[in-house]
Amino acid sequence: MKDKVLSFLRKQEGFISGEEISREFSISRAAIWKHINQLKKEGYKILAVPHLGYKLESGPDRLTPQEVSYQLDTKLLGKKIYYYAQTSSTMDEAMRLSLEGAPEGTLILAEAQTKGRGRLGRDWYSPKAKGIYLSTILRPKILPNETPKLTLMVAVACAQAINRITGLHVTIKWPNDLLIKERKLGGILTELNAEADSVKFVVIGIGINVNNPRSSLPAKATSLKEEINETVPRIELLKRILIEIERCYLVFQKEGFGPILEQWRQLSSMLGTRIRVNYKKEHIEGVAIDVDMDGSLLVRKDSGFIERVIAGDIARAR
Ligand code: BT5
Repeated sequence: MKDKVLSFLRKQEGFISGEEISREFSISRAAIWKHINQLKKEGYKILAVPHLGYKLESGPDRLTPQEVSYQLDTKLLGKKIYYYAQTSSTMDEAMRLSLEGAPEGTLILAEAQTKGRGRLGRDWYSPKAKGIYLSTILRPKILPNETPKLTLMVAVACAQAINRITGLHVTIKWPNDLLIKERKLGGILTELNAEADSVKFVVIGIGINVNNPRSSLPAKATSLKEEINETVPRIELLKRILIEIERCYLVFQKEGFGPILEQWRQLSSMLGTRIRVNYKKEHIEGVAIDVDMDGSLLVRKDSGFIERVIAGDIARAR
């Protein structure tokens, strides 16, 4: 009932009297008052003026399913949402739910993660309500070695969503970093469950620093708030990210990886420059000349030999 009262308040332009609400739902005005109080406790700002009634002013800065699904213009992503005030990692939850058969597009959100992770066992710093930490489940009909394409696809979608909401130009550092002026704003983590010749499901994790003060961030990191000097509405940004991922995923399914790769090239921060690739204890140096149709990075070494890099971290070579 509380959710129904909230949806009803949302539809109103101005004030709505307690009497009208109680008529709409056939419940007492005391019951309405109880629901309004509960919503206020959850962080909704609701004006209550004698003789006029109630007016919803604003919602809480929390990524609750209720807030995220409100007028969310997607058909697949976020149709089912799991929300945690705190969890170890949204990847753990998503992996568990995928194995239990959760449908494609299921979204797992957390306000904070105690064991947020990056690649190769690295940590992802995930302080409460400052960033966006999500995992989503996809069940694409692709071969296991095609999953890197999805990482690049999601990076493109995130860069475009951030640009739409903040106007900032985000670049992508292969394979999974979102950067603003060479500082890390976010990262993408792709984990999969596959058999030799087919993918069962892919879980894609996204971490973005939204309203973090720079002083609290790791070295060489930034947040959107630091870049535009304004608090960024996380809900709006999250919804835009979901819309853009879905749009790119449809393109990917209908037209293949080509159009996504074209957009990725335009957003790439290091193509054409001299780089160093580190992977565990190995490293190579050369010019990053392109990304191939399978998502791997092509590096031309000084010998002229072109090396195909499937995994690793890249940095500008000096
Ligand atoms: C990534 O890994 O960049 C992928 C990060 C994915 C995080 C999301 S959050 C939701 C979902 N649930 C999870 O548990 N994970 C995903 P990688 O390329 O390995 O980068 C990790 C490195 O980035 C760390 O070793 C730090 O140096 C740096 N780092 C950690 N936290 C950061 C932050 N909040 N902002 C910028 N850099 C950070």
